[in-house]
Amino acid sequence: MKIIFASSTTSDPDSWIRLLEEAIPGAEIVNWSDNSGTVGADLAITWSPPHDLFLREPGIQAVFNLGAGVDALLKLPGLRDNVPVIRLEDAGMAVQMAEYAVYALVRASRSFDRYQQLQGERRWEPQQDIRRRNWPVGVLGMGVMGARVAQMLAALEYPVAGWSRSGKALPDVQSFAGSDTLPAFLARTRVLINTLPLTPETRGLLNRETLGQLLPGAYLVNVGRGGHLVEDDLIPLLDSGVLSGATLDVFSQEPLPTGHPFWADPRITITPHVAAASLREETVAQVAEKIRRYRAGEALTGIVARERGY
Ligand code: NDP
Ligand code: OXD
Repeated sequence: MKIIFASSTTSDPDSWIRLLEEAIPGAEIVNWSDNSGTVGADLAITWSPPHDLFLREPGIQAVFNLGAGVDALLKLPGLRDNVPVIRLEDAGMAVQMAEYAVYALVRASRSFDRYQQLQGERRWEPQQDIRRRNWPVGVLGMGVMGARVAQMLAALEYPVAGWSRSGKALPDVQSFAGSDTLPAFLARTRVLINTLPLTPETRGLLNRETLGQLLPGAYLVNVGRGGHLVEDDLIPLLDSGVLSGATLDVFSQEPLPTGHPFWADPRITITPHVAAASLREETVAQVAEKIRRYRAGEALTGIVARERGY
């Protein structure tokens, strides 16, 4: 089987390929790029591959994605409906996601931004003590990422609820299932953390109308995808006081253009799509095992349901 490694953003593809070859017995992996022509690939290992990958390699039988989100991959032209797409599951990302959520939440709930500002002015001014009941957290998406986030925040004794398509039972986490329950979920939430995959159903879900249903003093954390947020709605929501702030890791255009108004807004905290990075060792081991199972015809996890988009 001819395996290719196709990524237009990985800075050191050769070292990935070396590690993957070591982990997949007998594999010879081609570094596939814009200049490769057509090599007759059977399997592709991808992360942000060149746009014409599936047009130039129509024989690809399965795609192994080096990330959790497959929104960009599924949009590529020529990807046939019957080609299985297998995504990364966790690979060291969930704990980082939970850590990021803790950071964003406690900065807001414990007034750490305010203390930083006060330090600059040499002012010793204790802010109001935290009452956790005033900081109910709602996690959108209760998959690998969202469940870990919810569990971590529940362990810190914040009131936590999770919203997903099918519902998820976790200790100390209230479960909301399906679109009918979204208004009730939003109405009990002050800090909204988005870990959804970007699909036709979830695109634009964070907007003036939905965010307007959150509790007073609401705060938004978006670690899903930029396309979930109607970005033009954010600054008006902050100006009107509906939102008190936002921490954003993902944007509809990445890198975020230098002239974008989010950069200069002190109510918005920006990170460059780093909330959770797949760890190389875990990723290589997981992809190698998935490929082994695929070739052996064994059961696999992480297969994307193409009709749902995640
Ligand atoms: P999973 O597939 O494990 O989880 C997705 C969750 O979203 C599931 O709980 C699913 O519900 C829920 N969901 C999907 N569609 C809907 C819908 N229409 N209505 C309600 N719930 C829905 O994905 P992961 O947790 O592994 O990853 C989630 C996303 O996080 C990725 O797609 C990616 O976009 C983003 N991500 C961002 C990173 C970053 O660094 N910023 C790093 C890694 C991931 P159900 O359980 O019922 O199926
Ligand atoms: C992912 C990501 O989807 O890093 O894995 O965003």
